Amino acid sequence: MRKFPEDFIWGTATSSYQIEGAWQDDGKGPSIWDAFCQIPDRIKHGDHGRVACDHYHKWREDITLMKEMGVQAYRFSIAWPRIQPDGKGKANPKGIAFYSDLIDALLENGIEPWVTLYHWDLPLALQLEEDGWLSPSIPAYFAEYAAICFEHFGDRVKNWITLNEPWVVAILGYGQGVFAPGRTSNSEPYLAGHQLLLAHAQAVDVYRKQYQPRQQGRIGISNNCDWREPLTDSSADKAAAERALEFFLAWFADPIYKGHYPASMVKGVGDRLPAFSAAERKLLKGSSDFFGLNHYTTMFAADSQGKIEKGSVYGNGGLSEDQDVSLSVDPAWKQTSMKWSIVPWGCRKLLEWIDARYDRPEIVITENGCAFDDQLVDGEVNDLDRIAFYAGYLEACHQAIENGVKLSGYFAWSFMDNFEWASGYEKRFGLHYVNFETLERIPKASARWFRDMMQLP
Ligand code: PNW
Repeated sequence: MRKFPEDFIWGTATSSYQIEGAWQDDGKGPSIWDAFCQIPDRIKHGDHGRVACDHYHKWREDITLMKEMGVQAYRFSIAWPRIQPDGKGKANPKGIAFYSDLIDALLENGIEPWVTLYHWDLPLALQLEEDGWLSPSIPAYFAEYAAICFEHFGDRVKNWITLNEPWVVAILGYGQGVFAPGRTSNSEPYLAGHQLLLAHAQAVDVYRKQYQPRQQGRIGISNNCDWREPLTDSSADKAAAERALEFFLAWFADPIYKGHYPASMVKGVGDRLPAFSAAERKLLKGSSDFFGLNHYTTMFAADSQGKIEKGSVYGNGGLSEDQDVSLSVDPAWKQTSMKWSIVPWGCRKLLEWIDARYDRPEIVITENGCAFDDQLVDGEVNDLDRIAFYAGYLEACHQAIENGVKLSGYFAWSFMDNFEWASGYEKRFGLHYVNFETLERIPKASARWFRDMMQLP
């Protein structure tokens, strides 16, 4: 493994609904994921996050494990319904106390908290009473909730992430309906995406005006994107790959870095794509202090020549019919248990694409990792495939840095096995094994590898 810059940030990541459990403790309100998990057949094996890793009670042990692993930073999310049980009004003191104690303990152990304000667990009341992310009223509620977090935690938290993966919320939550709130539509994803962008912009505005000057932290957003490689050298396939990246990442990053949606989306989506007012554009443009990127895989892209069936809402990267892109993989690529192909060079190419398109922003990989069918054998998980995955992707990151990309940090997804959304507990992304019967955590071989790799001079 090559040498990374001295000040490179090494971390690991989780999210509230996936690990906390304690779904009704200490005044927490229900979230859309609590409700979605109760609908038959939405989640594999009928799994749910009511207990999950019970991190709400075992967080001290988890911090000890992080310290043993040697990470300098920990990215976690705050459950909005712990702070505001119905998504509005004054804060729940017990919710505040939980995160406040967690932040203190992290800092005492020399671990820098990176806090995501929204990782998909919307207060259920906002879904039922306000229509969730489709409602123009949601951005203001989000900004009020964000302000509570800045107020209570911003003296100690210096790295904020407003939203995790608005693409997933829009496409999987409102297009394909496989994630909460489970809606299927070919227009709602664009409306939800629009409100998500405005929510991000309003929260950043509150932070910049009221908190950043004295708290001196940074704020950004984490967008997810796979790499899209042209299937052939034809100009049509090259254009298709570019379009696929625009429908995936530029959908959210262009408004934030350029103040408008990409032209290909304006053309392909037509009047289903909402427009920003001049004031909204201004609020959005420049609203991220760093470029948070969650990256998992790569696919080939080819021009579909109008052959994608109208009304089909499947396909990883957006609404297929709107992009007019056919996706495929190379059967020679090895895959993880999510059936996501392992293609480290795709990570390097994506970093270079972001570097060029957004004028050399500071990039932080806020998630990268893989699920495998990890088995505990004689008290150990010898996850060599995961080690190979991390070695490959980190090598690609290193090459990108050598090629001039301003990549400043890397967070492994995930610290421990957890509730993998619609896949339930079957998919294991963790550096630590979790026995979901006993809730015991056991470091995998990859956790030890990660520690040694980070400590290389
Ligand atoms: C991300 N896709 O989700 C999330 O931020 C994590 O909570 C999650 O556990 C992790 O990646 C692994 O899945 C994604 O279909 C879910 O392209 C689905 C997709 C991408 C990211």
